[in-house]
Amino acid sequence: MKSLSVLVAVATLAAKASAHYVWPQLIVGGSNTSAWQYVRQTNNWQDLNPMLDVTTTDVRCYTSAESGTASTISVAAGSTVGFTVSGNPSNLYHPGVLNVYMAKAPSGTDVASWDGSGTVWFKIYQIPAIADGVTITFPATGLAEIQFTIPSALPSGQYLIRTEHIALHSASSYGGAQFYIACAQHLNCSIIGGTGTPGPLVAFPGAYTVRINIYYPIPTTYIQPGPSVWPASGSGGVSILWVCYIALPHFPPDRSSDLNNCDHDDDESYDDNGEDHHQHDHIELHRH
Ligand SMILES: [Cu+2]
Repeated sequence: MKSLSVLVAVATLAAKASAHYVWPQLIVGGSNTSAWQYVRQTNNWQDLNPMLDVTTTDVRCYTSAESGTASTISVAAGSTVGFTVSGNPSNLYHPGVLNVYMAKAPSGTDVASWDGSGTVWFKIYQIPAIADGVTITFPATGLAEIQFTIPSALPSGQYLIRTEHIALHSASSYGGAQFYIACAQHLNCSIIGGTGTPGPLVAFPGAYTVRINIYYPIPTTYIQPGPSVWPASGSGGVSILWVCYIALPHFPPDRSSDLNNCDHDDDESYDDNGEDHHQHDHIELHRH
């Protein structure tokens, strides 16, 4: 286990601790289905708290404390589906990035009783951060729902659809990124039937191995966690090792108490751009 020391800008955005959320409703044909009808009821369906440990099987669907099942709906490949956000408030309140994955249940296995194990997940949609070297923005922030297209090349079969919003406001601490996850069950009954080969495939847990960290100086690029989207719109490989080059340069000074659990370096540096709303710190990034 090697320790990789890097200069890291630790920052956080003001965020209400109570501002958590879940994904209870699948959107099909532009209409909301009932809460937890096609979406497996997640452990946090009442307290709305995030999942924090990417090393457990809860990083799949976050259902270990619930029945983990739901009704299965038929949706044609090429159609648009989505998830609603419910919470206080009912939108993706925290700054973060979004991914949507699918996984095909093994032949002969009913998706309703399948746990999503194995190297079976591929990404079909994402809303990454945008870093321009000066600032970083999170276009997913504030969305009350997401909608995306099930790839028309998707082969017929039974699938899980997994969405996650990875909130980064507390991610300066090791393992501090908050995962808001939900899985819906989907039976693809496309008449045409796609002939594509989804991939790259990843496993949960496993796809995310490095916790979020915030680098300094602010990077000019941002690497979205997980594999590239399928079907590929360009070249790209699997970034199994998740190192997010995130920087959140602006935050109120009274949020410095959030910078806990970090492996601090003594020689802190401060940006000269306004001491009252910039703060940089050094922490260590541990690479396993
Ligand atoms: Cu929250």
